[in-house]
Amino acid sequence: MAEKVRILVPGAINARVLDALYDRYDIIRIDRADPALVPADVAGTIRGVAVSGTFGAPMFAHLPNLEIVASFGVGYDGVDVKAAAAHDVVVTNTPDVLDDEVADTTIGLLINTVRQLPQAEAWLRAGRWAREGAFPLTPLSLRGRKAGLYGLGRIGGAIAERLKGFGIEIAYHTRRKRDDVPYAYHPTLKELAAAVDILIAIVPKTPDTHKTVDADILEALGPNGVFINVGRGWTVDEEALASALEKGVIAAAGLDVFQDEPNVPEAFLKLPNISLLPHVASASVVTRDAMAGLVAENVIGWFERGGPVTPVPETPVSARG
Ligand code: NAP
Ligand code: 8YV
Repeated sequence: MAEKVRILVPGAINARVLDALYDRYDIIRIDRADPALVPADVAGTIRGVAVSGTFGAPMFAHLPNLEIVASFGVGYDGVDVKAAAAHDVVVTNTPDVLDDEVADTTIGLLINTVRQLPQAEAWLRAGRWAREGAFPLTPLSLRGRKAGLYGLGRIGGAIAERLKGFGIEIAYHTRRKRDDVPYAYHPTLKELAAAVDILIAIVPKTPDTHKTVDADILEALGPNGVFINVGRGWTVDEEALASALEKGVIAAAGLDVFQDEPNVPEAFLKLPNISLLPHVASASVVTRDAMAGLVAENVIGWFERGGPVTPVPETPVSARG
């Protein structure tokens, strides 16, 4: 019988990934993606990796026969794709299967932020409705607003579809104008921020998106403005955002993602006009199962079916498989 292909799984990963791979492959688990945890005699035997989180350049240098890194999540900023390309390793991610879940959560976060539903529920649970009367009217509403999407890819598009149902006018900023959508295009983020009063960031973490939502952009969004981030914390100048919320430069914010997760800036925790979620936009059993299934399908596709399902553009599939 042929020897099983050896797959390394650093750190925690959704159990469904392991369920799908255990029978077909020789799975080696380590605590994290650290070359010191893979002895040299084992390193040469590893041909695949399934990972949720970080997989850096030292790991690519340490595993000479690595062919594929199947990453859990559509954002693959934790994987050093430059190093992968340099070592002729294919990287895959999990696009499409989470679009609707993330878009649903974005709308929930937007409504929580504007209509203060978490605070209203806390009011009820604390017995304040019976004791003190109705929860105060919310100063903000979705009515009459215009939304700007910073990023109009798979998830941005799904968010826009939902916002249309709310009767909200939609505009967007991306590097390339799309000819297949009816929404107003703004060639700069600042122009978009100035044109709308809801700004939703759903762009990847790349060198170009670092702290692009800064004091200047928040100023342009204005005192009635609401900022929502479901992309990556990397995209926001968090100090500038906390200051803008405190000083009324913008009205409110809703965040699912942070620069240094799971650590959330103290300043955010103290602010009343911010709604905070612990990176849960895709976090339902059904959607995480679909993501896990796609991680496994990429590994199986590569080793058994002639190619991965969803390779990332930075590592086009070579003839190696
Ligand atoms: P996608 O389909 O690749 O869309 C990315 C969008 O961002 C595109 O419209 C792209 O347009 C735009 N973009 C990229 N770089 C840009 C830049 N420098 N300036 C302006 N626009 C830029 O990706 P997706 O599937 O929608 O996912 C987007 C991101 O959401 C992921 O990478 C991930 O970080 C995040 N995410 C978060 C969660 C969560 O749990 N909170 C869940 C899923 C995804 P152009 O290329 O034309 O610029
Ligand atoms: C996941 C995400 O929370 O897909 C992404 O890019 O941010 C989320 O869906 C994460 O990747 C894995 O925990």
